[in-house]
Amino acid sequence: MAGRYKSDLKWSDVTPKAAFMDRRQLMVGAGALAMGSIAAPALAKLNAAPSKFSTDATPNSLEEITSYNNYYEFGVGKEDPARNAGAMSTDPWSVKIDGLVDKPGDYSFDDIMKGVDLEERIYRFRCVEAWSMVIPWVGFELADLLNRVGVQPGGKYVAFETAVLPDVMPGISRGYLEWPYREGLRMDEAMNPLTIIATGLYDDPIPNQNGAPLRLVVPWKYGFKSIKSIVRISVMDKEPPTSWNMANAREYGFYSNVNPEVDHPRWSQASERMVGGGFFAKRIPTLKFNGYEEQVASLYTGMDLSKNF
Ligand SMILES: Nc1nc2c(c(=O)[nH]1)N[C@H]1C(S)=C(S)[C@@H](COP(=O)(O)O)O[C@H]1N2
Ligand SMILES: [Mo]
Repeated sequence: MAGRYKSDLKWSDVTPKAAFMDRRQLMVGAGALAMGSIAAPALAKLNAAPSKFSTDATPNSLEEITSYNNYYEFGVGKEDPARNAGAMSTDPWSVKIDGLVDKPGDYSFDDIMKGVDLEERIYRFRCVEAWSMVIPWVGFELADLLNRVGVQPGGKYVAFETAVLPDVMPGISRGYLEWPYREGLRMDEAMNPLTIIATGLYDDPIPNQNGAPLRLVVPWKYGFKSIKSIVRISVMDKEPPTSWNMANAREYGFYSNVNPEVDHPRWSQASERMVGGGFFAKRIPTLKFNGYEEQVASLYTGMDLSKNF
């Protein structure tokens, strides 16, 4: 877990903040200094601040987090995203923000990153397929971005879409899902401080297979809600259609909160396999709201979670 150990010399110590917020300059700087400079290894680091929302569980290794993925645009095998996603170019990148917002527009990745506070969020991550990891994301609260663009009073839901790049995404020409991959949240879920846009992993920019350059992370919901490589964010007055719900509404609800008491029609959700550990991989009990009950249970007061699954 080399990525865990941060150099004493921080990028922010040797460069003005404006420059270290700029990803392109950051890469150029890292490249230029690679020849013989002792500072080079520190330069790619995002220097994210720790967060009170992080779990103290031990994170999975970078190798595990970046080689066992779901990203159907790049293929349905767990190793396909790592094999194929490198061909995607994420610079330049822009996100269309539209719908019921005060400042709609096409925002470049750099625009979005300007002024955000990057935090390390070490979150538990639970896939609906009943495996789990612990992942040290770097990102910012989605609420920060929504507040910057101004949610109008009628805005009740937030919809997200992933890029569709048939030239580099072999899954697009196959009918795995209806593209673009779509996800959505209710406004209070979107505004919850646990909900982040992740732009990094282990204090480095997030790898393509994990959803570069920016992806959603909603740690109390099944992993498929955490949509990757976002190109559109729309504030809406109605619940938006979402990919897995469109594909099979009986198996995948809009809410998809992690819930050991509500089984998937084809398997139990009472426990999960921790990725890593090989032959000795442990199964552990699944926690309601993936262990984030204290922070989010109140969002669902009065709802029947077996009906609103
Ligand atoms: N665009 C897009 N986003 C996606 C997916 C996908 O296939 N396409 N898979 C989802 C699923 S099922 C999971 S479990 C997580 C996996 O995230 P990870 O590969 O970074 O662990 O991404 C989610 N986001
Ligand atoms: Mo998943």
